[in-house]
Amino acid sequence: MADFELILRGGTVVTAADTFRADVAIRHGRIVSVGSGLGSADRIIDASGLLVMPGGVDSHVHLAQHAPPGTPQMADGFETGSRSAIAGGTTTVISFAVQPRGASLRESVRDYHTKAEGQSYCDYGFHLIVTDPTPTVLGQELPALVMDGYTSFKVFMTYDDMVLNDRQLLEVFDCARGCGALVMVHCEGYDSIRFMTERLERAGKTAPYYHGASRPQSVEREATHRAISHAELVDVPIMVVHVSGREAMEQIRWARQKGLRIYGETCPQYIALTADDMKGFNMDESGGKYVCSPPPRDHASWEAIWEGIRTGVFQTFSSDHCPFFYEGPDGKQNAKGKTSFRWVPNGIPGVENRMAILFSKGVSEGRISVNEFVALTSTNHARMYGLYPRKGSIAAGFDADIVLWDPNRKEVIRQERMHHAADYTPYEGMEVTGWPVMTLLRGKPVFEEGRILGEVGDGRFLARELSPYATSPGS
Ligand code: DUC
Ligand code: ZN
Ligand code: ZN
Repeated sequence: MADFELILRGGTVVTAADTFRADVAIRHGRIVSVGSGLGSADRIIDASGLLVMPGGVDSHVHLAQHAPPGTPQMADGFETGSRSAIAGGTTTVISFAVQPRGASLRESVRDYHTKAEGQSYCDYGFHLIVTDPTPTVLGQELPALVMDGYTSFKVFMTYDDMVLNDRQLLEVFDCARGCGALVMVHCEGYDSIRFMTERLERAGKTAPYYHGASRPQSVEREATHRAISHAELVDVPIMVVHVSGREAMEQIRWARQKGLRIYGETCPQYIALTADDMKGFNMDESGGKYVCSPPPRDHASWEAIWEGIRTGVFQTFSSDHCPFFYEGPDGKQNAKGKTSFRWVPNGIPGVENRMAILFSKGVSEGRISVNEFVALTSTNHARMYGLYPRKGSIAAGFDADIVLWDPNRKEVIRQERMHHAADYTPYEGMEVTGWPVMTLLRGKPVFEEGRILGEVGDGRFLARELSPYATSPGS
């Protein structure tokens, strides 16, 4: 009988800390040994010339998210979204369970489990989106759900059906402080956006391009500062998600220099797309394909995001995969969406391209090290959201979630190669250097050379520990 089920032989292992030549031995879905001369295995995979990195953990992905009746439904459920994840080298996604206003959060979580169970190609967890922080939700449901492994919340400072006022934000932050949960905050100011939207519409400026104008960086900066101030008041760490440019980045940096535990996340669209992608000024010119919030900015903002990545302002690089169709009744181009940018569904697909975009623009173009790449796409997500030391590294004891990566391979991102359900990719035609060759989920090859080998249902739900980044000193 062989010593191991599988050995990955001859590759270069990369963790957030080190890069070294080693073989990786796997048994019962776990990494059991990393080194040389490890013994025999039922199967040997030749990894020579490839990087052996932890499978991506994408801590910001929207799948099968409930949309209010009469509004466009999301393109991906768990099956297609998780299939897209493994094709891009990601083995764990953390999606969102949304509490519709007036509903029980516990029941909402049950609904999302029904949507995900047996439907996922990769492992998954849930953040809780709190839209209605009633005394029952704050006093009973959230503390109990945290104990059950839903250890992070998301709150919104905009959107009619999600926005919390300042008092509600403070209450949710205080609840998180009490139960040790980490709060992700969508920082854009509701009133400013409404004011700008109405002004633009009155002037006849309704094309998708004006989506960006309706929520400029000052709107994001003001909300980021307000969220930070509320977190300071309550004395709780928060994660500012999907930061788009210098203004919000500098708020986070300023807060950290003051000693506050404010964390930051950014995404591919803020280093690869700009507001110009949302042109033309006509509804049919495909600008809607790039509508997401916060919106893509400009080239100077890309540089600001790189500055934030290099200097540690951002801990995580997530996709914010939030896919909508372009065509059809649920698409960006639906009849109402064509009347104003206000009604174009917000969000773009990206889970499949997140790692390739960061690798190409970051590692291949010399902006970050390959170890920083691993930290930004896997290790830091696992640490931040209570999955470490199960996910996020290559070492004995970790789940054998691994991506074999060709650092020299040149590819072009094309919709026809994507595994998501959306009918377009906003990264169409982008040339990248560095590409996933094989993805393993708990030791099982689930993707190889463009082919899905895994089965729907391979993915398991992950109950998560408390984030070590969330607990307040002295609590
Ligand atoms: N916020 C997200 O996190 N994702 C998509 C849309 C949004 O506003
Ligand atoms: Zn958001
Ligand atoms: Zn999102």
